[in-house]
Amino acid sequence: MAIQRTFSIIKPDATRRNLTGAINAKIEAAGLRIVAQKRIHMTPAQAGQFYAVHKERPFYGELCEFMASAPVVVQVLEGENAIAKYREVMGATDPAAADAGTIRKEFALSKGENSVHGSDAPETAAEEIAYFFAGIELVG
Ligand code: DAT
Ligand code: MG
Repeated sequence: MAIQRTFSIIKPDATRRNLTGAINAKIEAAGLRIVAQKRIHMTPAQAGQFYAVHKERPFYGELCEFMASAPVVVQVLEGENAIAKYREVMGATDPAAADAGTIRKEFALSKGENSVHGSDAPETAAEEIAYFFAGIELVG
């Protein structure tokens, strides 16, 4: 497996509770390098565009409001097999189903307020990185 990049968001439930550092420690302990990072506050429309793939799902409106409810930290993570590795570090969508030691098991509040986002495939990682970062901001 080659070196990959993936896209991460530290979500509003986590930034509100000052968990950015604790989450970054888990990312770095897993061997992933944070090659770009910034704190932004999305509008509901920007969150809606980011999560457009979920627009038919019943929780879509709630999800967009939540993602725009406070600042988030958007990141690009780089490393061996980074996309799958970060999904492992994150844990399952529902914290009740997440493995011990994962970010979501330790920090997530619910299925919706689940502390982090991570890309699920190379194509979505590339799209998501391009949505939030200019090439000049990626300093691998
Ligand atoms: P993941 O974030 O693990 O990739 P997903 O892509 O299926 O999960 O869903 C995107 C986000 O939508 C998820 O992180 C939280 C929210 N979500 C998913 N299922 C939900 C549900 N049943 N109720 C409320 N929010 C949900
Ligand atoms: Mg997803």
